[in-house]
Amino acid sequence: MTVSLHPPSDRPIGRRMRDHGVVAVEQRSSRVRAGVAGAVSVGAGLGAAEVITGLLSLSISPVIAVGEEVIRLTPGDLAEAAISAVGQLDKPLLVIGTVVGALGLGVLAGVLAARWMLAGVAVLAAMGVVGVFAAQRAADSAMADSFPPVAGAVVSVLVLAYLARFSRPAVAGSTADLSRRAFLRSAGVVAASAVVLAAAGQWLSRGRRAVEAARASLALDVHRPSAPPGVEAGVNGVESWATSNDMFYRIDTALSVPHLVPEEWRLRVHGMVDRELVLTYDDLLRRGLVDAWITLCCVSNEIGGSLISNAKWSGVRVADVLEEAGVSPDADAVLSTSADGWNCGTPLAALTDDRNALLAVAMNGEPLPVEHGFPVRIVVPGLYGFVSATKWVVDIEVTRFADFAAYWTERGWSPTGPVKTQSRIDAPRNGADVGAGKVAVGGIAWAQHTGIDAVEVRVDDGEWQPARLASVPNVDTWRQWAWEWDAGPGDHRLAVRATDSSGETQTGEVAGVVPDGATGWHTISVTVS
Ligand SMILES: Nc1nc2c(c(=O)[nH]1)N[C@H]1C(S)=C(S)[C@@H](COP(=O)(O)O)O[C@H]1N2
Ligand SMILES: [Mo]
Repeated sequence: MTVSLHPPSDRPIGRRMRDHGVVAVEQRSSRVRAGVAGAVSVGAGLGAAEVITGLLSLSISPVIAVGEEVIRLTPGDLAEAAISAVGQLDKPLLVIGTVVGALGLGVLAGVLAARWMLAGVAVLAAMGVVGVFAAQRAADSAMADSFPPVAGAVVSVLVLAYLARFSRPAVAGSTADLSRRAFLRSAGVVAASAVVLAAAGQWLSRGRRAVEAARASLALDVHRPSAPPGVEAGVNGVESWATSNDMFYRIDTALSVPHLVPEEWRLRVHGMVDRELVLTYDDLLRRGLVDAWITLCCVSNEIGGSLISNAKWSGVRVADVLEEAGVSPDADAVLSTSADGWNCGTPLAALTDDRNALLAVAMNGEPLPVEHGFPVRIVVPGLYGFVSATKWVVDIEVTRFADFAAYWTERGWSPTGPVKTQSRIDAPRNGADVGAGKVAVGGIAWAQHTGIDAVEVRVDDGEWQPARLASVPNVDTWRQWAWEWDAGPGDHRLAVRATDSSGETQTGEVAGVVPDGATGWHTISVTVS
């Protein structure tokens, strides 16, 4: 450490005197130092959060998320008055206000930490929690949006712990000047780095910002579903029939989502076709949009898992586009490719028959969220996502399965993936304690593009009992079911199985998700008392 290199004899004599004035000044200066250390720590955390937001191309940084939350929590008339007072500057002022507020809390954290390190850490941790909360409340937020506030809080705690070394009351004034200089140097370096990180984050996020702006300015002729047509079976605790965009499961290989603005997006249709097509976004929209409720699920969904969701999609039928291109009778597959190079092979028949296989541009009446494939993705009823649901799609090649291996096929998964008939118990929860007597049991069952005809529930090793089915608008969505259980005391197991409209009953044979989807009956344990 540089401190020990300086001989104490460098100090002016006066500073070595321990009269009360000097002690008081040093106490004050160490408090100022503690406050600065706290503010700088928070600055470092904010800078780290910004750069991570940019690197991962997330939709929202913690500063913006907290700022938006402040707007949400501000009474409407007050917010309006404030906006009309500052006009166009409302957004920048809000960002500055949020940053200044955060730095202020940093001062508090630093001052507290000088006395009780844990109290300072608690303030920083609480700020991280607020950041996570705000990020999760933001529109179309993803799990990953929590990462920047968490990482930011960790960085700020580490920086505070580091700077705290300089802000402890100096020992007898002996090294006061020296440690002050070392402190200023360290704090200055950290503060400068924070500014550089924040600027880098802004620069890295510019693509994402452009895409969000383009998405916000689109005026598609689509409507939010007012009353979803799938009637709920009326059991508390069962996942709702229609999934909001926020709650829709997300699976992809993109660490940073592709940035495609509609004006620049092109879809090339080629391969075994009569005419190659290159479509613009407007070319696509000109064909008119079809609405379809389709339940999408992932082949990696474990029995009882949650990688399945249901939305109203709006898009253009793939069949119409393929018809225009003129498909060769020798082809049996379509290889679709995303802007980030991910690809998958889909049976040509599923894209040309009468089902609503869509080049989707909207989800639940909104332009596709960026994480779900903006501006255009494919959705095919009846097939797992890994063989059909290409997000950020830019290329469609009509070809033969014999002539390619798609992304997941190269990694040991099946080349084709029709959805397996499945069912899930949502209520009661696995491991729940319930009172003896009537217990509402319910869940969902799915066999997209085939349809669900029956669901049965079994208690322990008893008989299979028929459940009541809620109605659905088509065979492409999941279906809710309900069953009333007259529960007697003790530990029980509940199992569920579905029968699809082709007459096939779900097998109880247990298989893992690789290579083409799990099988088995979802079974839960319940204690009745
Ligand atoms: N470009 C791209 N599209 C993709 C994927 C991907 O990794 N990259 N994953 C697929 C898989 S495995 C699934 S299950 C669905 C999930 O779509 P969602 O994230 O909108 O729910 O997208 C499919 N489309
Ligand atoms: Mo998937």
